[in-house]
Amino acid sequence: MLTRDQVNQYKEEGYCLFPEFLDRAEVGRILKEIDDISAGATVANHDATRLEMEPRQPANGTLIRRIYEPCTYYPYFRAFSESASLLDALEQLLGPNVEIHYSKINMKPPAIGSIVEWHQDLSYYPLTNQDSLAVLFYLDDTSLTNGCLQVIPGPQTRRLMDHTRDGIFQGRITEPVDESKAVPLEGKAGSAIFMNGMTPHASAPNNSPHPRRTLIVSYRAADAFPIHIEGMTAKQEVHMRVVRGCRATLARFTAASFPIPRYPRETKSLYELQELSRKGSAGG
Ligand SMILES: O=C(O)CCC(=O)C(=O)O
Repeated sequence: MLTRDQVNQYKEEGYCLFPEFLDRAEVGRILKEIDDISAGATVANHDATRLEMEPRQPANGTLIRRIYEPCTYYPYFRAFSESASLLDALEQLLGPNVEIHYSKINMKPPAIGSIVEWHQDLSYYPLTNQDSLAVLFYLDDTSLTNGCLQVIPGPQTRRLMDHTRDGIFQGRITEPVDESKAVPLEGKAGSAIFMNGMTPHASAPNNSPHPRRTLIVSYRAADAFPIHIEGMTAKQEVHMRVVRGCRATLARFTAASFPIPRYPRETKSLYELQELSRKGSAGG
């Protein structure tokens, strides 16, 4: 369970950190699963529907950037995403009816791990209300040196910042971000960050010799329905399932309007879209 202070911090600041939510044995088990999934993958030979490789690579080409949707494809992670201790904490933040929304593992390997630029998750996946969050589980001791998550605190009712250029979605915030307000979230392996979908966040490249692996599982209140985006929502919703309580029969709306992302083209991930945007190739 989260403490009252953690729940209040989540509501007021858009995130809370739970130090060592997972014990060493649980982290060890997750890392073993990741090793099994990663075994033998190279740039030349990998399943691109399951794995995304780092664009910069050492000669053996084995560095993975992301494992897609582990809580859909692998039984261990599926069970993990439904574990009682996690769902109890989610119920405190999202209410009695909770759905899993998507999952991923960001590998941020030593020396090469990619940057994640400032963004708000709901810009990618608009919902009818703001009761959605990502839980980020650090699987390594994580600090500024290996690219810990950084957030800009503020209430979840804040506005969505501009993520577009000339009307085209860039996958990153395009208006000035006051980085002096950024809070680095350092934590030991096993720590969990509960972060609302409206909280601006980013992480630097991993220039250190240490890995920074993070399992990210996103959930939403059952009455936060996706706003349909052609070509995207249907693909995304195959990963949705009820994990506590039941489906909702009423959609709850908290905003009179919400920006709908117009993607420049189909991209594999946030990383690829943000790269296109940096190169000026994301339209607009
Ligand atoms: O891995 C990180 O540091 C942040 C990840 C993130 O924001 C994302 O994958 O959407």
